[in-house]
Amino acid sequence: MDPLENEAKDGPSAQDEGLDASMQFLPTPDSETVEKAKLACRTIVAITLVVLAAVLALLIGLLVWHFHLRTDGIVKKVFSGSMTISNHRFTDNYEDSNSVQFKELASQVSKQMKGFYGHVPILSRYYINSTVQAFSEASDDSVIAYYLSEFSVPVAKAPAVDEAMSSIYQDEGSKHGRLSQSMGRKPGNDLSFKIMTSGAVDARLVNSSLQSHFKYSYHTRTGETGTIQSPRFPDQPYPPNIYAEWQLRADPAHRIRLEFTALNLEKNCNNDFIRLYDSLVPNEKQVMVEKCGYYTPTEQPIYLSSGNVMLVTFVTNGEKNYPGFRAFYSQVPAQSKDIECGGKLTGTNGTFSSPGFPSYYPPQMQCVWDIEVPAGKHVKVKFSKFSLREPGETPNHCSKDYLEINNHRMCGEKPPNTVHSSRTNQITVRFVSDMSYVDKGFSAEFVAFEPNDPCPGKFQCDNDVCINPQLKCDGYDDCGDTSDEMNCVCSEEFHFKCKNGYCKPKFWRCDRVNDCGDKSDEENCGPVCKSWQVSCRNGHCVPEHQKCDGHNDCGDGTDESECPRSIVLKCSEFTYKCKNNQCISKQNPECDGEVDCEDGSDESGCDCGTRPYRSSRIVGGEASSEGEWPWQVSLHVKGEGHVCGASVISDLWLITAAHCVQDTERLKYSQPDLWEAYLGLLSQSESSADTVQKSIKQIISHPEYDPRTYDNDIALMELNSPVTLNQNIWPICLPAASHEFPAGLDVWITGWGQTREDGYLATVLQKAEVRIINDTICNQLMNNEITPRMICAGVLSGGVDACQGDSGGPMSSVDPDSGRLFLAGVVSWGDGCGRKNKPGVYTRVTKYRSWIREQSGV
Ligand SMILES: *[C@@H]1O[C@H](CO)[C@@H](O)[C@H](O)[C@H]1NC(C)=O
Ligand SMILES: *[C@@H]1O[C@H](CO)[C@@H](O)[C@H](O)[C@H]1NC(C)=O
Ligand SMILES: *[C@@H]1O[C@H](CO)[C@@H](O)[C@H](O)[C@H]1NC(C)=O
Ligand SMILES: *[C@@H]1O[C@H](CO)[C@@H](O)[C@H](O)[C@H]1NC(C)=O
Ligand SMILES: [Ca+2]
Repeated sequence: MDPLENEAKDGPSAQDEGLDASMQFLPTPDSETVEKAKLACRTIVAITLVVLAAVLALLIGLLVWHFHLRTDGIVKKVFSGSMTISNHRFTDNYEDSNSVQFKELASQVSKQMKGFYGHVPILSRYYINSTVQAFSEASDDSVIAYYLSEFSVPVAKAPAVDEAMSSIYQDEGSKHGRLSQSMGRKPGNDLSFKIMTSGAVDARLVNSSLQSHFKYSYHTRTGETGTIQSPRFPDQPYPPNIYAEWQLRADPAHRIRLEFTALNLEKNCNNDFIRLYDSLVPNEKQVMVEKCGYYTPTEQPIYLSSGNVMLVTFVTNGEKNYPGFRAFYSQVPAQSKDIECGGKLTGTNGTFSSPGFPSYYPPQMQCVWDIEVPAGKHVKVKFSKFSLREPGETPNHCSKDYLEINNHRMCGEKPPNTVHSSRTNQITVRFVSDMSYVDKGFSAEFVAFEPNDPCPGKFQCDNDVCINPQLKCDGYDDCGDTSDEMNCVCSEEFHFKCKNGYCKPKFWRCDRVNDCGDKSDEENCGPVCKSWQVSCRNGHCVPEHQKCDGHNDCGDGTDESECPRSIVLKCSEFTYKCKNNQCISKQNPECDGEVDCEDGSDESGCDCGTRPYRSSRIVGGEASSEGEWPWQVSLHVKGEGHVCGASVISDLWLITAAHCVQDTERLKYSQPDLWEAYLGLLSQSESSADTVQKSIKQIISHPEYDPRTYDNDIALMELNSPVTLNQNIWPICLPAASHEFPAGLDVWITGWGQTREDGYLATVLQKAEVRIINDTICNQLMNNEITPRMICAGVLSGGVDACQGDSGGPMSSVDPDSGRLFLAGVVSWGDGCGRKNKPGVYTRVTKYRSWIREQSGV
């Protein structure tokens, strides 16, 4: 309280009252001077002094006045809070804001709040009013009131008001004691209340540019499911500049369960967003989550409240309106089987998970599991999923939501298969979630093991993870702590022996990525420039300071290729050629969002390579999600099913591999009417409403395709009619001839598998991250069979042994700056399945840019 009172006494008066004081000061000395001059003989000096003082005072007054005006912008500050009113019993009328009962109690609460803030000078000065937003029923059938308190504050005072607000609510226990006492002395006061929590309302929710306000209030009952959705959903985009809120209530001893079934907003959460609150007012201390962007049907989240209320808010700005959202709400018993947590677990194995899993866990949970396995055994706990992230929380702090095992706290996100073990037959696991922000939680299993054989039949990593013995010494870190790659004998055929003893796949040599950890895989890779030099693509070295100086020092433009400004150069294989035939130095300038060519041609035809509506992140795991690879096509041979992959490059044209469309003795694969193309397909076993099936009008195989060497393994397919592009069917960008996909770059391959060779077929579209291999190295490993029209890549992670690449399918490269995807390659031969020892070989699409344009016009 002390700093507040000081603030109230000195702070405001120095400025607010200072103005009045100095204005009044002026006439007084003036008249006094006149009188005193009459009475006695004072020196002119004295008068001058006084006049000077007066002028000075006037100046100061003016200055203060000026300063005051300039800083006197007024801001509206809104705080939200809730309180329990213990001496009132809840009745249904309190849920109807038009009822007499609601209005009476609301007006009492407003009075209480006025008195409450009246005790703090800085708050009472700027206080406007408090408005009750809702009442709900507490578990002991008393009433909970939710209110918004509004203040009108000069900008300069806003921080002091924030501070005063947070300090009066800080120590809830002692404050409510003091409060009710002081309230109790007031005559006519008959509310016995306890403030539960209060916090600022996010400024975006009370922005004055929000023109339309929508408010809904629903009470759900057991067995009922209600729907909430954004205005105009699904027929039209949501309206601009709106604030909408839905107050959801359940019966006492129940929780609200909110399940999104559609969620498609603008990507930028500062513009359009949904927020969920574990309250009936938008209290920042009880925000559960903020959502924006696009979520595929497989990613739709489910949330659970801690009590029997939840508030959904939705805000939009003036631009870019998307389809919106729809969600189902219902009530579930607070203590149902799904949400139950903690307890005693016995036996030799078992599973447990965060409350509500796989829904998001509710706020304010505390669970303790006591696990005990048969005497003589030890126990370990393995997490298959673990995501306890909270904004602003660092993984080694863990003060908000966390899991405690063996007195070790964990939060954040952990990779699957994380293991914790105990050297006894017992282990205790504790899970805590705080008031705000929830996440997906965890799923775990416990297993008893023989103390002397923790991983029967498997290899035990130092971090207690057990892995398949074949994964030991395969050049990949399968344990997660590299313990499976220690003390290995490298395979002559596949491995490079690092100086530090690790074995690494040979194809990672000379790609500028330090795989060994001691850089020994990057030694003896040909001439290197000094550390103070830039290495040019043509092998020259130039001093670093010549980079981006507007001068072509390398001779091939390398030193000017990654600069804010492009220079015009003599055309070469390293320069980008604009439509006006000028060649520019910038590397990969096409569709990067900046006009680099004088004629703007580098930014034309750029409706490609984005994933409409969705954030550019690629989701982890091996199965793809809907809309993740909208250019992926499945080519079926009528009567045989999926045979090859392809990529959409326009609404009429696909790219695939020439070897997919070569006649065999059995079938004439070059005939268009043999084929059917499936666009917008995710699972081979079920086409969705977004899947489009197309016939093929013509197939153009590259005329120089060589079936013996797989050189020029590329073909175009024309659809018999244009396809409607949408978020599930979208073209990938074609790279310019000069586009660089350097060794060491991580790219993605996708597909359902190579059915033509071994009959394996994945149902859901698979993906794998692969890395571009140095051409020279790849050629060495592949017996000199690599032509300049091929590009090699190797799989990045161990453990994967499925066939993720489809012949003819895309190798997609994410441009780091624009986030757009470019077609770097077409799956051709070698290990398109993305297995660990052999490189996969892909058709280098940059070599065919002009051929594609000539044949298809794309
Ligand atoms: C509180 O003040 C706002 C703005 O001055 C006004 O719109 C609102 O009606 C007032 N509410 C009550 C309950 O007086
Ligand atoms: C209110 O919204 C407008 C338009 O969206 C924005 O420019 C302004 O910064 C916002 N004001 C606040 C205080 O957030
Ligand atoms: C798990 O426990 C059940 C009995 O509760 C047993 O039948 C099963 O074999 C155990 N599984 C493992 C992997 O130990
Ligand atoms: C590829 O490796 C060779 C040596 O094997 C080296 O000369 C060349 O610079 C490497 N290329 C790249 C792009 O690193
Ligand atoms: Ca550009």
